[in-house]
Amino acid sequence: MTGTRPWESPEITGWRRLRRNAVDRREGSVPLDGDWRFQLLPAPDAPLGEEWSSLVVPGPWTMQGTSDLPHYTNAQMPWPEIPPLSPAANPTGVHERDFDVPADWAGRRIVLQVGAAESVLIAEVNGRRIGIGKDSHLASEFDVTDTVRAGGRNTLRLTVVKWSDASHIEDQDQWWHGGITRSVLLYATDPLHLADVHITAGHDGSLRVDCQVRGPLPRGWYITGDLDGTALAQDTEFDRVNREDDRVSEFLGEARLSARVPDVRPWSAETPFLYGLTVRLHRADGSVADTSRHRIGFRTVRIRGRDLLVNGERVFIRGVNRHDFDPLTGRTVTEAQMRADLETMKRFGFNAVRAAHYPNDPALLDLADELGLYLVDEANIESHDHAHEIADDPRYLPAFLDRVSGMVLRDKNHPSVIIWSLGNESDYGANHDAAYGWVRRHDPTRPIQYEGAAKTDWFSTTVASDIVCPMYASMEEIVAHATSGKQTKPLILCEYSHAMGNSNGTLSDHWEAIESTPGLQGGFVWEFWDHGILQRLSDGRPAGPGTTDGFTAGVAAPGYRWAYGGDFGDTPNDGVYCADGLVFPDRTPKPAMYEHREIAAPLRLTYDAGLLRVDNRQHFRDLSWLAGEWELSAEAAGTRTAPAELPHVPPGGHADIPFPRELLDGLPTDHGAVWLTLRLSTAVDEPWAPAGTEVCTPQVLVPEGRPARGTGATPVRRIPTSGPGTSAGVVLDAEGRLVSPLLTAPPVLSLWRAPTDNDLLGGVAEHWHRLGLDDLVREHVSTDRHEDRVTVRCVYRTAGGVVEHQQAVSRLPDGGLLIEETAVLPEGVTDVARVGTVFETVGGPERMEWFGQGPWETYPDRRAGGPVGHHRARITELFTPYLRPQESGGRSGVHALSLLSDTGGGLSVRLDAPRQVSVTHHRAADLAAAAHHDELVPRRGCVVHIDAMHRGLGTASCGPDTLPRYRSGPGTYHWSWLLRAV
Ligand code: IPT
Repeated sequence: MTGTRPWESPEITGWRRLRRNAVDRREGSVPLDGDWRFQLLPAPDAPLGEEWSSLVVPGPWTMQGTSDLPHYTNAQMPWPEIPPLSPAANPTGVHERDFDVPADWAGRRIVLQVGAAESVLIAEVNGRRIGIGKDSHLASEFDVTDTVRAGGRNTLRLTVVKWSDASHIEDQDQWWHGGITRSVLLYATDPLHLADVHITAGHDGSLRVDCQVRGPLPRGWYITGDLDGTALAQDTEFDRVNREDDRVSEFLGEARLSARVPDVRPWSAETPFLYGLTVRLHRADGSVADTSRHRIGFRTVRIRGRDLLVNGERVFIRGVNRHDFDPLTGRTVTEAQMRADLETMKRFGFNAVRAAHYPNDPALLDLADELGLYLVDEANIESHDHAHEIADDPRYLPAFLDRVSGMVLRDKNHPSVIIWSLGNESDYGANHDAAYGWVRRHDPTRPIQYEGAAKTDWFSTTVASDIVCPMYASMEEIVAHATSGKQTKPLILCEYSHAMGNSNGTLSDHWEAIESTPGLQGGFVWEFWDHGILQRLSDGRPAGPGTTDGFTAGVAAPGYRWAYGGDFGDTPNDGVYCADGLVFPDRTPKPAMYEHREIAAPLRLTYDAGLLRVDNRQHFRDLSWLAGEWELSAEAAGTRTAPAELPHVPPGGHADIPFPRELLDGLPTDHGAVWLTLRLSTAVDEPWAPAGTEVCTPQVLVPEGRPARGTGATPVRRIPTSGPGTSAGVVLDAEGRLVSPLLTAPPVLSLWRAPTDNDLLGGVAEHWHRLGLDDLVREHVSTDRHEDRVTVRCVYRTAGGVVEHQQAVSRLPDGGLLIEETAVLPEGVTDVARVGTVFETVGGPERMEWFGQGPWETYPDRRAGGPVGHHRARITELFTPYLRPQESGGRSGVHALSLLSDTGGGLSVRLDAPRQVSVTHHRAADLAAAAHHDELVPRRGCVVHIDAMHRGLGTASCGPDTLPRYRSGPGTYHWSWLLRAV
């Protein structure tokens, strides 16, 4: 090793590092986490200084007040050096601590385990170099038996070099950090110990356990196993070799145990049944030399034709991509945090996680086994910026093999892992083929996927991917593939529905296509986390571990902000592209989570010809874990509830159930349409949620008591017009704008919204800007007063032609105002953000009550998760604080709303048809001008938008834009609304 620079040698994947295996050594180990001595050097070969500071291990130094700060890039590398080179300025952290080795470990084999370090780890004990490790997301283990003093004091030094040849294959879309990010520990074993245990357990109850001891077993030593106390059989067939007096176990140190478990309860994401398996290595006298404990699940994964089967069933993959992330600690996450992540996913209907883009902490796999989530386990390989050259570069071949095999060797016994992934965004080359070959032989029980291999030819049967797993393919493309008659493999999107800012439009359209098209099986939303790092405004530093006053409910507290690329002076950077998750940096769910929850509902409710039908959409479970309550809502008649009895419905089955007529009793005969919701919650404690947790709220529309399906739009209704002789009293200013004591800014036409990330990156925001929609100038044309109404005409000149707008205002006998509007968009004004009215109220209203979709934010192409009903919220809660301020706070299908002050009084608006509405304290222009929330100054009054048309959200920041049916442009729009003081 002397003379080499391991940080610029891709051929070196480790030195004296032990082989990865599936024997869990956490129990009985000595933890070495805590405060360590620390020095940050400017380069790996810079001399050590005199001064030590202290640092918490595990935890990257980039989050702990050092001069080296987080840096965000997506595909591009943060520096120009080409593979395998790294920059001369290369922050290097020297971590040091003393530790004691228990005296009774004398004579045992002692191993140091470093959970993860990025990107090159150099370990020394008592001044002697003991090993080198690479792969920032797998543990490195070193045998230190001959280096440590048992019963005495020892010194451990871990030097971590930040940039290396390995950085070029760790070019994932996330913050760059440096340091030790997972726990460090020490454990001891018998010199002769279990080197590995490989478990294969099928849903038919078959169990095979292959055990390895490093080296031959001494005569008389043997291996036993039990499953929850029942002994496993020694596989004598396996143990017989030619020479009668030799057994395989003695010869190779290998043994095979097996069993057939009667009436086994198979493991699945819906039914995560686990069994306890213990393997023991015995000395000749029967005493136990080593033990390996496992929580195992019996399940089978297989591909049949173009279907991926779990336990023989074609399951839908409702997945999400997850990175290791925390706004205070960067990449270091505790088991409790991982549990909270997975519980949140389960509560919102996800059944699968792609470990994007590297193996997670072993604790996450245990949790996925326990809570029930299918995992795509992904190797830590992404060479994005130099993908093409690295994929075939033989210097990187050892790293590909080491990373892929290390993951498989470590994780092979987890039932949750149903698919291996060779990595992400690394083109396709010989290095992938080699890694695929290694996995295929080592674990024939699971499919292997790699997006890059399947990318160019979805029909190929020879490339290194058993699944076609595209990213961001359009619905048309995937449906066309599945209906081509030539599909050869399952199609599961490895990334889709990019959750950047106000996004995830058309998610329900995607799922309608997936569920109705054989050959399509689901996908993984990109992604779970918004990677906003909590930043102190006073000094621009990461707030860091232990900050307790930094945020509430998704919002950074005063004095802080959520930082994204560039906010730490990091250049080059990819800005806010790291904020593309379904949860805020503090794990508060964004509204899109409720959309997903409803799409993934275990039960579907439909109404037809007076009959209600429930479909059990689960693959393995009946409905007995759910408790239901009926809720009936009508605009004029409030909300009524009644307990719901759920029928017994087997997985995949359906049943008709009686309409809860009692909820209609006493309703006025002209009650109009009613919405019937089945609120479902957990009836019993689930591993991921206590009893009583809401699971979904399927809803049907019952129009005027006549049969109907779905929650589609209701017919446009006429707002009662004014009686004769009411025109007097409508006050307009010289420009024909409505003057009212309730309003500080009169109602005018709006065709624009503060661009969402999708609008900006997809290009439509630029289109609006070119048309001039972001800066409309109103030109008053005429005002006509007729008996009962005043009609104002005006025009707006845009680069696409003249937009005409007419408002007719009438005063009703009760003092209310009816505003009837018409807008005509010329041919050149295409694909607008909205067509509607905007006005501002006087200060005062603090809360809104509305009848329409809610309570969460909904948009025309993302409104499956907002049941129609009577909702209420504080105005400040209506606004969703997407990291970069943008259009937010909308509510779809609103029939009527009241803006009320806490002391009483306010105004109400009734609409001619269910409309898209938003009420916030922010003008669109204010939102568009701000880069972070701390720059926004809320207005005192409410900014109210009522839209006859509002463009869908789509996902164009990465992937398809919204569908044509959620866009609109030239033509005539009519809408009207009734404004009253209350
Ligand atoms: C794709 C990446 O795999 C993922 O890590 C993330 O960057 C995502 O896009 C966008 O946020 S790669 C992209 C070039 C399609």
